[in-house]
Amino acid sequence: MQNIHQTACRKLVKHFKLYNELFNPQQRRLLRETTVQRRTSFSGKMAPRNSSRNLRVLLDMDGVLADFEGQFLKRFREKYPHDPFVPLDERSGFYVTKQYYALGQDIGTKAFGIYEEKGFFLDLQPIDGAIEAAREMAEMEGVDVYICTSPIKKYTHCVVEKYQWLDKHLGKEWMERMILTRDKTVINGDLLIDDKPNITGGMNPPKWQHVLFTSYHNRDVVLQDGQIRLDGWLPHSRWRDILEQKRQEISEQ
Ligand code: T3P
Ligand code: MG
Repeated sequence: MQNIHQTACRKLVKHFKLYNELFNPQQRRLLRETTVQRRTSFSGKMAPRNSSRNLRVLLDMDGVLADFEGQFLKRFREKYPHDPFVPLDERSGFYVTKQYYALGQDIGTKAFGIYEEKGFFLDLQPIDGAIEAAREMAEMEGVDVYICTSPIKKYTHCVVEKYQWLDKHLGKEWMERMILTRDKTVINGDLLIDDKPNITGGMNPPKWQHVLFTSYHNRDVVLQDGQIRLDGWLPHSRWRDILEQKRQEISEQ
């Protein structure tokens, strides 16, 4: 009986020592710094890594990576050259159709048809600098990048074309990062970079902080509590600073 106790005690002491080595504050800091070194030779000015877990960034697709608004206008004008339209610098409100319905019921219905057509989502042009920024972000040590996008309700072409778009512009390996959801609030992330000003759903508040990506339709929107703004990807974009600041925040938690 005594032997059993002695063996158990020895095991406990051994585990305690191991625990101490791994988890005393100084060792823990060293461990963190060595495990989150940069994967590539990125030349940005990110601070030394000191976070115990990766930063999770959710990247919206339409309006952030892919130019929904530009493509919509181009197609509408090609298809209905004699109808009134809304120039990009007169866009306001997230849903493009709402502004077109204000021009007439028939114009609204035509607008709806534009993005439900086959090929609409696949043919979207990348937003300037978006592909380069997404790649760079994904290469950053300590950062996990996901694509977080909502399909339209008439999903026939949209869902598959969103995958095809990602494959075409970023490559097959990005399929692993794809999150398709109609409710982004239930997705667990640290930052959601999204052009929709008001993102609501089942989780209130969501876990992520909303980085409002500037688009024609949201230029004049006043930021709500906790939101920050990102004015594009080029060339002096603040995106690296925003990530760095969030990383600091989570390392202090
Ligand atoms: P994303 O989550 O990638 O931003 O609403 C479904 C998708 O279509 C969603 O994609 C947003 C985009 N969308 C616009 O950006 N503007 C619109 O007016 C409409 C109807 C959809
Ligand atoms: Mg969007």
